[in-house]
Amino acid sequence: SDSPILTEQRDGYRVITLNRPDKLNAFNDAMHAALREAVDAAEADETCRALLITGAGRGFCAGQDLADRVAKPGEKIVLGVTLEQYYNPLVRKLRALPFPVIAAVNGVAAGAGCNVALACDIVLAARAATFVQSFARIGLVPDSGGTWLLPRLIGEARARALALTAEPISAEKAENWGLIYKCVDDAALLPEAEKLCAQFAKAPTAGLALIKQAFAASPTNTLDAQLDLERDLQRQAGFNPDYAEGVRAFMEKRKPNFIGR
Ligand code: T3D
Repeated sequence: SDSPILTEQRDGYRVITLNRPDKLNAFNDAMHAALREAVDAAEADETCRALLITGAGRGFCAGQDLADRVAKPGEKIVLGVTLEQYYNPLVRKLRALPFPVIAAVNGVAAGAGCNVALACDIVLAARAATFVQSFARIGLVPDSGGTWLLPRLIGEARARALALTAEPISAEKAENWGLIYKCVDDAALLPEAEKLCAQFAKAPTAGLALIKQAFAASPTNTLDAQLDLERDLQRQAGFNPDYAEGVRAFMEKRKPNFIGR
């Protein structure tokens, strides 16, 4: 298909594929708009309990399509508009979705393509994948949350060096550094990611959404405030029917049958 975003509906989850393989799935406006629509549709579908994002072809995503950024002589390109309109809402949405979002990074993830992947809850990468904060090469600043996420994931020393040098790092190093959850063999990437999604499709989803809320608040909270938040979220979790079912199933030594969202 020549649609820039492909969506597949599975049993309890959706797979979104970035689909401009000739351009390593770089974002143009059409892809931005289609991705937003696909993510919103997943959110609106109450049977959707996990989202898998991957890329078609040999790349995951090369960030902003630079063909749309070539200045004519004398022209001033005003950046920030696409961030405000697309990347920032996307990152906020991925963090706030009430179910887990898994990135299956199949190949190079560059620029905003890297940081959108890192904004997902769980990042799996093929051994062949690489991660590169390519912004500095063209005089830009890591965006889509990069300057916030990187130091938190891998520490200031590594974050600053990656941002300033634009050095690509392998999936294996990314795993060793704690940038991503796991590096797997190329052929195992999608099977592993789908297995995870299938597991989430049977999970107590409303509880997982509360876990995401707790992590979202943690970086700016004191321990004291976070303890209070955990108490409040736990109270809320306890009202979910899936909690009662989880306890019953445990006591009865059977598999739980969760409602989800
Ligand atoms: O609004 C705003 O603009 C601000 C927001 C910014 C967000 C950003 O993401 S800024 C950063 C933009 N991205 C980049 O700077 C990365 C550019 N790409 C690369 O550095 C390299 O392509 C890669 C390291 C990602 C991969 O290298 P390689 O050697 O594996 O592949 P390649 O040959 O460079 O790319 C293959 C094709 O994809 C090629 O097209 P062609 O020659 O076959 O017709 C290449 O031009 C195209 N491509 C790759 N990345 C982009 C792209 N075309 C347009 N935009 C791209 N970002």
